[in-house]
Amino acid sequence: MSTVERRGSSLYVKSLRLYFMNTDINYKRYLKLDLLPTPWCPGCGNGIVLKAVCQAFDELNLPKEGTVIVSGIGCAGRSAGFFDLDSVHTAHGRAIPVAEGIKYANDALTVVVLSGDGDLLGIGGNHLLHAIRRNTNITVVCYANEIYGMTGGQVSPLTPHNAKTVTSPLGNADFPIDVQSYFKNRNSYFARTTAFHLNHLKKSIVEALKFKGFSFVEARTMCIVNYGRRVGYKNSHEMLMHYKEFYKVSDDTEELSQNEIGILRHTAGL
Ligand SMILES: Cc1ncc(C[n+]2csc(CCOP(=O)(O)OP(=O)(O)O)c2C)c(N)n1
Ligand code: SF4
Ligand SMILES: [Mg+2]
Repeated sequence: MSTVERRGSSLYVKSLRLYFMNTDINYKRYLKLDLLPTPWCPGCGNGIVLKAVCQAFDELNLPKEGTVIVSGIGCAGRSAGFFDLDSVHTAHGRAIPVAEGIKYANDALTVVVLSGDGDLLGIGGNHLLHAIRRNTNITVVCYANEIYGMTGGQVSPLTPHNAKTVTSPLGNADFPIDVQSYFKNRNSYFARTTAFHLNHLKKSIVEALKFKGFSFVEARTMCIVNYGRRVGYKNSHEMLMHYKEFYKVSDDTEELSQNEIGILRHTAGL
């Protein structure tokens, strides 16, 4: 029996599909409902980010034939396949240059990258710097779960200092990247948001899509299985509550403190 048949045979899966098919929610038109459920672990935050992306598309009424999704490799990188749009699942770290190529070939397209923090900031970090420098008019949504989730929980460029992971059993000796700093002195858009702050998450993506230039949304989200449980969270609800307690919404458009979420628009050189 194939994976799809196996997944499709449970009562849970059938009711999930029935729910989506019979519920009047506009954003579902962007998804391949017959591929649900996703392979993500129970409690994973990826579905929240994916839903917010669909809601943002719907709010802007993006035409399906003019919108392209590009993903790299990783749990977040599985996102592209669930969209009923033209999509590319690229090699690890290469989502941004592929997206840039698509945009330069056909400027009329809305090109959106959905991928993980390891993919975009680690192996693909060099591409990110140059996409910001070129100010290519694409939108990147980073599923910022602070870990290499798919491969078992290795340190990522966003893993906090001292966090214990499978590759830092004594605590992470390094400090995470402050991604917003890449965007200073550039005509660019950067937002930090979380899977708890649903309206803020959707608004950050909507504004990113409207921005004429390079836009990046750092969406803090939960990997309970390969990160959260190892640093002391009992479940992903506790991780969500941490986002609620820790992050405050800021109106500052120049710089965010460590515990702030918000939208930055730098206009250097304009
Ligand atoms: C060139 C290359 N190096 C390494 C890997 C193994 N690999 C696959 S996914 C992954 C980590 C992905 O982490 P992230 O981008 O944060 O996504 P997440 O799984 O956390 O959503 C790695 C290292 C690969 N597939 N290709
Ligand atoms: S390993 Fe982590 S990021 Fe991957 S699906 Fe499971 S909870 Fe989500
Ligand atoms: Mg990750």
